[in-house]
Amino acid sequence: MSDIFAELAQAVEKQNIAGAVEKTKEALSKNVAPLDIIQKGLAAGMKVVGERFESGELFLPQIMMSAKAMNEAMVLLTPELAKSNNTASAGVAISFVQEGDIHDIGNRLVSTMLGANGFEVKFLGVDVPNEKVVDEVKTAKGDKVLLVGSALMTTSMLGQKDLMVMINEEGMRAKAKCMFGGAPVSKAWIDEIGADGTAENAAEAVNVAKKIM
Ligand code: HCB
Repeated sequence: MSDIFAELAQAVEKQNIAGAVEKTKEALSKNVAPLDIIQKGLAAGMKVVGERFESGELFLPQIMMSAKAMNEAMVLLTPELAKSNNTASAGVAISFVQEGDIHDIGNRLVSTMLGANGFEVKFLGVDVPNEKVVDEVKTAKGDKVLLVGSALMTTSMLGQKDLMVMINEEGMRAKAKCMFGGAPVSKAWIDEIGADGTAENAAEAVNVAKKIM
């Protein structure tokens, strides 16, 4: 089984779009769990890509192709993840990528998983200003709403701190349950800004979301 995960990771690492799709189909036909395909295969490959980019071994066009490989595979996997749909309502989630940031692969994955686990997810997209998030909390139905914010850059992550200030100033802290994530987000950062939780991956995000709601 570990072979298929290594092959999936390698397809992403080598910017092999057709290969990522083909290996995903192969894994699904062998009944490998869709979340394992992502976490043990595709996302593991993306982690290596990030490290190679950081060390100057890879350049932006190559990252873009790796991201395309992962996204094409996600087209096959998203409906599979959604199949486990749990109809018990877990609440409303507002999902977004912080202003200035267009990295949406992880946020989409977390959103899909939350949707499959009973959350009614409103996905606001990428590069979302805090004002828009605050407006969404104001108009969201119910007395509690889950914010699912992602930031993949140390710069955009700072917007999460501003968002917490705005939510407090608007007197909406009791309504807005704040779960933030992305590569630079740590537990220490969550404590510093006074948010409710973070998670390293989509499966953990579901558990954290249920806990804080
Ligand atoms: Co991009 N990029 N990038 N990038 N990129 C990063 C993020 C760097 C860390 C790479 C590096 O230098 N090592 C770096 C940021 C450095 C920093 O600020 N510290 C970086 C940079 C610098 C840039 C540009 C500025 C490059 C440039 O133009 N010179 C530019 C930024 C553009 C912008 O946003 N304004 C850029 C562009 C790109 C793309 C377009 C080529 C592509 C994004 C495609 C897309 O998302 N549609 C891209 C990619 C793919 C990456 C890396 C390689 C992978 C990110 C990824 O998709 N990971 C990334 C390296 C890295 O992250 N280490 C690199 C896979 C997913 C599944 O993981 O961490 O996003 P995830 O999500 C997880 C997890 O964090 C958690 O669960 C998810 C699922 O398991 N989670 C949450 C996420 N959100 C959560 C929310 C919650 O509430 C709870 C859990």
